[in-house]
Parts: sequence; structure tokens; C-alpha cells
Amino acid sequence: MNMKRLITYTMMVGALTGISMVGRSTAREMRTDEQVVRITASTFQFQPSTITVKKGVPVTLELVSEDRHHGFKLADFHLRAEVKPGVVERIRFVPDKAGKFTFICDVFCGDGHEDMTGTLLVLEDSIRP
Ligand SMILES: [Cu+2]
Repeated sequence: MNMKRLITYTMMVGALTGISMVGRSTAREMRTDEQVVRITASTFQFQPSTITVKKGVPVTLELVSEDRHHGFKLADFHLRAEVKPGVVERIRFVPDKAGKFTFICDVFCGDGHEDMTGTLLVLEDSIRP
């Protein structure tokens, strides 16, 4: 093998290794303990109003409204979504910090809108190395 071929070969192996690493990180994200939580919005509440998840474990929120147009805003994780009747809006994120966070409805939905809040509780994931 001459030098030029050796370099080409090394680059190819590098590229392939890079691809397999991407594949591995994707596989790691598809954890079997992924948390799926359905939240139903209605005037003037979220049901459930408290969601408990684990830090570092991906969460999918399925948001749907029972009556009118609402909003979902979880500012601490820079998340927001429209919540409409008959449409399941999915937002996926990985909670990277533990604690107690408030989410709100950010679409005015009538008297009582201000009280339309909920709590996201993120617990330390002790199983994770
Ligand atoms: Cu509202």
C-alpha cells in the first residue's frame, strides 16, 4: 500500500467511525425508559397539574385541549406549544436540571386564565451513571 492509499484508507475509516458514533448516540437517546406524559388542557387547568420526571431521561409531552385554544409555556426549558382541541401536540426534551418548575397557559382563555398553571418536578436520576 503506498502512502496516498494509506491516507485515503485512514480517512475512510475515520468517516465510518464518525458515522457509527452518530448511530450510537441516537440509540442512546432512544431510551426504553423515555417518559411520555399526556397533559389535557381545559379552562382553567392542566390535567395532571403536576408532572414528575427524571433528570437526563427524555420526556415527550402530549398536549391536547378539551375545549378551546390554550397555550403551554415552560420557560425554564425554553418550551412552548399551541394546545388545541382535536390535535395532539408533541414536544420532546431532555430535562437537564433538577428542581421544581412552573408551566403556564400563555394564550388568554378567559377569567381564570391567570390561574392556569402547573408544576414540572424534575428528580435526580439515581440509576444513571
Ligand atoms: Cu389560558
